[in-house]
Amino acid sequence: MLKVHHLNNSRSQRILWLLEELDVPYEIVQYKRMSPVPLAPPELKAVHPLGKSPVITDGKHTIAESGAIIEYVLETYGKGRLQPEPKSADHFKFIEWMHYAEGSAMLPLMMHMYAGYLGDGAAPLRPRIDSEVANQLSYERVQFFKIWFTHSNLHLFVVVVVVIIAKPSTLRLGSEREMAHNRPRTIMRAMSGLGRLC
Ligand SMILES: N[C@@H](CCC(=O)N[C@@H](CS)C(=O)NCC(=O)O)C(=O)O
Repeated sequence: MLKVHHLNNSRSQRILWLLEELDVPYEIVQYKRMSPVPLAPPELKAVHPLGKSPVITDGKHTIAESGAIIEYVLETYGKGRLQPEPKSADHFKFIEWMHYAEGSAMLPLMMHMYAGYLGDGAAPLRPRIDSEVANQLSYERVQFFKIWFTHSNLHLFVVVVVVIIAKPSTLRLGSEREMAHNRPRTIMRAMSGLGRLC
């Protein structure tokens, strides 16, 4: 059975949502962030050398990187669901968003997080980080509503975009499986975090 190597409070939640959405049977292997610095425990390195989550194992495959995992799951279990017709204009937009999440969006969000840890020490970087976070969030918000009104098959879009927009704290709503299973409620709650961030 497909195993999701899942770190608490992490991007791995997106993979659980996707598997729930597709009704694919899966097993969660839990890893707990360490304390006081909330990094992944060393056991994750035994699954994949980067030691990050998400990682999935499925038969002979071990796959890291959210985008690659999503593509693997859709190709292997999707039966055409949750993705636009191959080579259609929507398909290329879909690929663009898939890369956007871990590309343009993630860097300023991570810098924002690390600057938060540094406090006043990060003051010189703050204006640039804040303006870039605002730039990404306003782009996402406008695109989100545009796509919401013009596309019918936007579940995956919702999952990918909402997770990068939402504050992590809005996503800590219960056990991982419970959150994945109650995804519409979770997504709506996560979306309510959007207004607070923008
Ligand atoms: N680009 C990777 C990022 C993976 C990643 O950085 N995961 C974080 C959790 S959101 C992690 O494992 N952090 C723990 C650590 O760095 O020790 C992906 O899309 O999956």
